[in-house]
Amino acid sequence: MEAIYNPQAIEATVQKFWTDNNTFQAIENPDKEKFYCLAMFPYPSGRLHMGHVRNYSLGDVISRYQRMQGKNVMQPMGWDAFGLPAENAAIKNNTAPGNWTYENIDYMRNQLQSLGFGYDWGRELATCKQDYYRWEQWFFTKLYEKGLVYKKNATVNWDPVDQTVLANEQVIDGRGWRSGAIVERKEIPQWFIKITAYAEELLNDLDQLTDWPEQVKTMQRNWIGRSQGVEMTFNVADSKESFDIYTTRPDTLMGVTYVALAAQHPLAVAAAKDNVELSAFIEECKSSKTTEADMAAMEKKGVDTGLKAIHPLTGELVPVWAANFVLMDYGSGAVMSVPGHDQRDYEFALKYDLAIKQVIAGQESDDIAKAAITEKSTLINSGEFDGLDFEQAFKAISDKLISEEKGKVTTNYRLRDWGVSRQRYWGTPIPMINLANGESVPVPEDELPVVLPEDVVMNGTTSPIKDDPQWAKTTYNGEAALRETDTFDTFMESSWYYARYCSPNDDSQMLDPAKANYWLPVDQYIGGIEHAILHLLYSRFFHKLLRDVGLVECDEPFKKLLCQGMVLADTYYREAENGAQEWIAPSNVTVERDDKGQVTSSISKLDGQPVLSAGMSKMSKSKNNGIDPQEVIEKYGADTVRLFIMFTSPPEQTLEWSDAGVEGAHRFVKRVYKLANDLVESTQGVDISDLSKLTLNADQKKLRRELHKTIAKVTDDIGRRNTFNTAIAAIMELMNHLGKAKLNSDEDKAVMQEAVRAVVLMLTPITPHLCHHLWQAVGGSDVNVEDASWPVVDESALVEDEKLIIVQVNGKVRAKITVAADASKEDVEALGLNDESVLKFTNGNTIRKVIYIPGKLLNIVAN
Ligand code: ANZ
Repeated sequence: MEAIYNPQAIEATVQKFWTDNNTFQAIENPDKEKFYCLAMFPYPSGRLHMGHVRNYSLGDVISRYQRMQGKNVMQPMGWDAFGLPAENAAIKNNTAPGNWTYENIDYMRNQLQSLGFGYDWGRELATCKQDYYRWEQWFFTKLYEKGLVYKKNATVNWDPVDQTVLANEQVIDGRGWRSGAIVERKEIPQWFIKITAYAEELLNDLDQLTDWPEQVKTMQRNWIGRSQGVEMTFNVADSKESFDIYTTRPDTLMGVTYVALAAQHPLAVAAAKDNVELSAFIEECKSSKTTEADMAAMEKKGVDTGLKAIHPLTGELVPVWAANFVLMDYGSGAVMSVPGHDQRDYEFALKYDLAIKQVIAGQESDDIAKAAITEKSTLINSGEFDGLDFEQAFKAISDKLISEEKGKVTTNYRLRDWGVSRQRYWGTPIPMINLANGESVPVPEDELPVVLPEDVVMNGTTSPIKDDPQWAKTTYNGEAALRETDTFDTFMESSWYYARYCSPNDDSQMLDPAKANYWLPVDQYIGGIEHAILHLLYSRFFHKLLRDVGLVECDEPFKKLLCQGMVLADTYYREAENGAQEWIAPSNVTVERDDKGQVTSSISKLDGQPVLSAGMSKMSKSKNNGIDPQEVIEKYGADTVRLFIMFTSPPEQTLEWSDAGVEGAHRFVKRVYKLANDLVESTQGVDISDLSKLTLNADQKKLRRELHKTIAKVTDDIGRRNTFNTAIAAIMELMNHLGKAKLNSDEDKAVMQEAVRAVVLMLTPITPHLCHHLWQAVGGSDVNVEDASWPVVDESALVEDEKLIIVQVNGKVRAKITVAADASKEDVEALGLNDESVLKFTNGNTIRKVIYIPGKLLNIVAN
């Protein structure tokens, strides 16, 4: 062994060993318990950032740990390779999105390899390759056949100058990012997948996910948003027209003083024909934002349609308004307005001078003159329903509406169908054909895949496949037809990649059911909380679709979910003349700190002038505070980076980057190396292989006890609690004991060897290169450390055979005596009373009383 730790040399050699030996190839083996560990695959943006490093380190530690527990582990890696950034980068760098993407993949694959992650690279996939997306196209046509796909008009951002659809991120302050033109909203036909058909199951099955963070499940529940309510019909006075409304508060029905329609509601549109004000309002609503959050924030506005509606129970006439806060695609696009009990309706009523009627009692502190009374309580001013509580009123009023055939009880979901059409180029072509007669049909199976050309020139505005008049041309049943030129939302590809990893190279089917059913569900999924809703919901949905076409058996894709926290770093800035903050990279700042780690001075390395510190924030381009993993790996080696990341905080919490912390991690790695090296030198030619033949002294026994206590703790921390930081802290503490232990006798060496081997095994998931390198040197078994078994706790080593007893005389500690762990009360008393230091205080006095608290304390009362 080299005396000096050289991470670069060790890591390169060990990585080559893993590659040459296919160490992480995963093969189905029905006799072995499987463990499928997956960290969310990256978008090939160009370089890994620290968030990736954290995500993938967590996955690798868990994978390697499970393997040492004897599981058949699969850990794959691939690329979420379609998406808008590639188009922008291609325009900027004068290349094609495909070229840019593939170059990035090559670079980032190298980075991942340099971090020593144990991936089965034979399973690597890139979603932009046709051998991947062809199956997505195939699957979409199956869903079409099952009636789960449909086309309808939906609004997009339209740039009138560039004559193109813009993605939301291309709209900056309401203007097109390239043309600067004011963006319009335009309705165009788009494809939807009926996720709402699975809303109920997606909601209910959350209960199965016992190993998911509660927070994520709550977010999904809210997103799906199931509500129980009543749908009822209002007739329009002096007309044959009627419309439905949806309410979750039928108990407030007697408090309705007006109704509100969405601006696009057919009745509003019809009424606008001879109402200039109304038609202007409808136009205005077309260009305003429609997300729920935007709606909640914007000013509530409306126009009287002039229509009157007939209250379904009282027959009273109430005015019908068009209002900008009513969503066309929720419920039925119309609401019964109860200003007395809904704050939005209340404000609207005040603004337009509409009646407010109280029908719910509320509490004493409530004042209808000040605000709506929104809590549920007893009904008043409601005729026959007076005195009922919410549940009773819900039942009585809905029963009455049902019996008069004016309404029904319904369940509503906030979840909308998934619009999957994008007007971008760099994505999976939607496998549909638009016929001359206006119908659309799926591309026949034998014509799949619809290949996206990669050798393209980007003009900066439209998609190359939309620009090329030839690309879309096709025939269907002998007739000329045009292919769909839209591509899929890239969430489509990330919704099933976890399943494709089970048979990534199968070119005859989307999934090999036998393999998929062996590996799935994913046992451990790891990723950022930003994916809590969409990605995880779409994947859960796709999994159920895959199940329902017979490709997988289980109901859910991810058994256990871990959401890692963000990586933060110090931020430094200067104020520019215009008051804007100019962010300065931490690597360009020389920082001095006090004992407590507080920054006392920060000076720019570029001009020697001071800069301001703005504390820690998420590593990001906008704050210019990203730390490039590559630089740190090159300086300290991958093992140090991995150790620092795993040690610094528990996985769900934020991780504060600190150069001092990295230095500390590096020193620790070096200490492990040195300890192993010392051991190797001192044990040359000595046979200490059988510990049981040796008789250990108290110190050696104590060290073994520390060792086995540590093994127990580390096993629990990594395996059950996922608190890698406390596991590492325990190993560090053990290392302190080992650093002080003697290495003289054979017994010393034997105990040390056992301990060092265990340390190497326990650190293998975290610092795998170092441990691979040390394992054979410290006399590890003949398998490589990746396949060695996790150390087992020797229960007998935990048993203390001696105990330290505190001896007090008249309440003051006078001695500490060591007794056999099973010593009797009499023996301990005799030892205590005859101890020299105790005798000094009892001599000449009468022993009045002796109290013994077994294993702990002997209290002597003497005077
Ligand atoms: C009368 C009422 C009185 C309401 C009251 C609430 C409180 P959730 O729970 O989210 O399903 N609503 C119905 N359709 C709407 C639409 N298209 N756009 C905007 N709002 C709509 O919400 C259901 C409630 O949202 C319904 O109950 C309705 O207002 C409103 F004291 O009806 B409620």
